[in-house]
Amino acid sequence: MTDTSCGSIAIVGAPNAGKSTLVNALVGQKVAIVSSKVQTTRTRLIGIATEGSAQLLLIDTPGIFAPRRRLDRAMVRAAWEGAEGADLIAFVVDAKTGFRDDATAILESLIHRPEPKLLVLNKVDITAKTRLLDLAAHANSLAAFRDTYFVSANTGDGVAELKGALAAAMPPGPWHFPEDQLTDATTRLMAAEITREQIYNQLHAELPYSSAVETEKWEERRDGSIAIHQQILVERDSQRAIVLGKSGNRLKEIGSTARAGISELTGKKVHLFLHVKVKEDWTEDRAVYRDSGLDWVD
Ligand SMILES: Nc1nc2c(ncn2[C@@H]2O[C@H](COP(=O)(O)OP(=O)(O)OP(=O)(O)O)[C@@H](O)[C@H]2O)c(=O)[nH]1
Ligand SMILES: [Mg+2]
Repeated sequence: MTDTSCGSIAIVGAPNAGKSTLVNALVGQKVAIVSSKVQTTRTRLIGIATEGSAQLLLIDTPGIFAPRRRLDRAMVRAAWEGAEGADLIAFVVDAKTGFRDDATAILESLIHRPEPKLLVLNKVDITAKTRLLDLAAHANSLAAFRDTYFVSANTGDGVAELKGALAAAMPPGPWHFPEDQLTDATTRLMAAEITREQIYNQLHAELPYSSAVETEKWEERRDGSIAIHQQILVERDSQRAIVLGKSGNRLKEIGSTARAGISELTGKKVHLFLHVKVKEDWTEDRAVYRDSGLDWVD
């Protein structure tokens, strides 16, 4: 194709702002996991969208917050690295919660960043109009946003307009990915993410934050099905018991929902084997960082 354009858009914001939901809405298919809990996304993932002759590389990033653990620091670093050198930064704000600590701190950091910026006020479906206008005025008085968009990543309201604007802002150049590719993530990583999404959806309190999912074995069988062995890492014995649930029922439920999701992702019949392993210090294990696409931070 001639006259194509292609560029990167870093989607940054506080935890739970709806960044991953927005990336999925822009791509038109689910590539990133979503949950009602904060800190769902742990590393950068590119969602690839096309609009006319433009290819949009949407960099979904972990929410930016005041980090404490090594894992948190690695996540926040991954988010800011995603923004570095992007053609555009889209700052996504949960309009319902507005500028609380995390969003305010990000807004302040954005003031000095050289990349062009857009303000995206998300969750308009649950926010009053007057509040939206107040938030837009507040943010624009502090940082130089090229434009402000009001969207609902959930209902799709305003998403087409935002997508058109993103496409128009992309620099001319060849596409970076084949036209049918939707993400840079490997199928293996996406499968592990689907299981992690169920941990976020089905387990509560500290458990999601104390766990990780690793792929142990991935075997394509002759009958066209795939046998996948994944390991759920937790930090303590008591957490292992919670993941298993009574008579192993919780783990079964996580497994059956994840299996359906992975089957949909791969278009194949999937046999999913989940093992729960206690590894007290997995958040201090370099291999886990590498497998989940995070850099080790000292
Ligand atoms: N009502 C409403 N809810 C939304 C909207 N967009 C996202 N959500 C919800 O907000 C929650 C967080 O969404 P995510 O997409 O996981 O948010 P995120 O910014 O990627 O979060 P982290 O990865 O944890 O930083 C989920 O429960 C979504 O369903 C929206 O437009 N309207
Ligand atoms: Mg996310």
